[in-house]
Amino acid sequence: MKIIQVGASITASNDRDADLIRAKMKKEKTLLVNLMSAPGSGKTTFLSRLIKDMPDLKIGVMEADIESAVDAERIEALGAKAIQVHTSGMCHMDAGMTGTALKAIADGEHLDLIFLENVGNLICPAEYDTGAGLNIMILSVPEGDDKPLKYPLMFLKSDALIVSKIDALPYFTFDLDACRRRADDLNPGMPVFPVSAKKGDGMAAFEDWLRSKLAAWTADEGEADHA
Ligand SMILES: Nc1nc2c(ncn2[C@@H]2O[C@H](COP(=O)(O)OP(=O)(O)OP(=O)(O)O)[C@@H](O)[C@H]2O)c(=O)[nH]1
Ligand SMILES: [Mg+2]
Repeated sequence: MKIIQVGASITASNDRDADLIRAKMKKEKTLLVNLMSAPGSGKTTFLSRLIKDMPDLKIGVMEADIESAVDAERIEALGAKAIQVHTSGMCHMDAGMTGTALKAIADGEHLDLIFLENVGNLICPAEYDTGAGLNIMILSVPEGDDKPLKYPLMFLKSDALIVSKIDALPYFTFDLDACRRRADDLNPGMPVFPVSAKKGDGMAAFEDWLRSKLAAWTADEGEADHA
């Protein structure tokens, strides 16, 4: 298991570094997906299900945490390429840190998708552009449907919202329609995918959407503009 240590980026412009990463990934036809959520919302479980469901795609995962390698070990056990990134106590990944991690996961083999499982936290990860081509947020049912009201930035910055652990809906007061409405007020038109990574419900709809995004990302210039 490769474990790397990254520290806060010292370059002046995070946004410029992020744009450079996006351009490089686009050229290499690899879609970098930044996965953001609170701790324990089900990121690693969701990624594990995706890896099992999409064996035709080459998938790499960069697990960012303050400590431990348990998440990267879970992914590696599935046969996917995984590295563990330790953030030197930082509660988010920035573009410089992501660039270092991308160098560590690269070994010459082409990957279709690289997921960055960002540090579990609903605040800081939304403040830094990592250079990802897609930003996806997970909100789990036990966290409550009021989170778009309390943590608007992450909902604003995301290209899709996954509502996870829907198998737990009978046990919690979570109004899916209210959650959709609140997310849509912040980010009109953002797709919302209710899923249970544990049972598999809703995964196919998300996987179809992800494949369409991957096709658009890897299409030749011009074609992609219309995808
Ligand atoms: N009921 C239910 N539990 C789930 C589901 N997905 C994940 N869990 C549980 O939620 C807990 C946390 O799951 P993880 O996948 O480790 O969550 P995470 O977001 O990766 O956690 P951190 O990396 O620590 O932030 C575990 O006990 C999982 O079994 C789901 O779809 N349904
Ligand atoms: Mg995890």
